[in-house]
Amino acid sequence: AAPAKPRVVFVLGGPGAGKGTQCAKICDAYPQWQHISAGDCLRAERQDPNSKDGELINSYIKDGKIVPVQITVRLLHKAMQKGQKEGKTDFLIDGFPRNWDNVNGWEEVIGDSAEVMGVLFFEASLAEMEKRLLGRSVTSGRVDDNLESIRKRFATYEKETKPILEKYQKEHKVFKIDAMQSVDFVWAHTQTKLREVET
Ligand code: UP5
Ligand code: MG
Repeated sequence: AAPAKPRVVFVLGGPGAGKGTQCAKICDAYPQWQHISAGDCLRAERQDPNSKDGELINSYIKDGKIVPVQITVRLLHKAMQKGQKEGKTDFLIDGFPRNWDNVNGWEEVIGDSAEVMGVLFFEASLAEMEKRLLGRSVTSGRVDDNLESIRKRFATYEKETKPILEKYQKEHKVFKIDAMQSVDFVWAHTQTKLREVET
């Protein structure tokens, strides 16, 4: 029999909502899941001296703009293929798709070869997210963890990513989690919602 299609859950939410934190907890608790952060993939590619896209990626990230999808989806595809070789079946694609370009690029490159089960949506206020990101900026070393970049990331989120959330909402694919609470509290809800996505 043909191997089962990889199963995908998209993980969305504003900058600093806690996507990465909760994805890490899911993977610790449930080993069939692999966490693939689109932002982490782009940051790794930026570090690769052989990549021709490094400079472009860096300037987009600093400006809080969304990198052209050909670059991002290639990295996601590569990470999924690597995971499948290691026996992973379920993928948390964190921070993607963020705009229509991303949605279309995923459709073209991955399309029917994976089953998108739903979207986990971590919801928090801009004030809370700003507080978290400024807190993290002390140690993160991220070029976009400064007030100017944070404000640009928020603007991109409001303008480009919210319409994508609405699209999935219309398809009844969004599983919303109140991300304003403590990490442990959010984790309890994340587990419940993940079970709902899976059924
Ligand atoms: N924290 C977490 N949960 C907490 C809680 N419940 N209570 C209190 N504190 C909490 O958390 C952020 C901080 O908050 C941490 O210090 C954490 O301890 C604390 P984290 O889990 O890292 O939040 P996350 O939502 O993952 O925040 P992140 O900054 O990663 O979100 P972004 O969406 O901004 O970043 P991402 O890496 O996805 O993208 C960065 C950039 O890459 C984008 O702006 C864009 O330029 C580019 N990009 C693309 O172009 N295309 C893509 O497809 C993806 C990214
Ligand atoms: Mg993250």
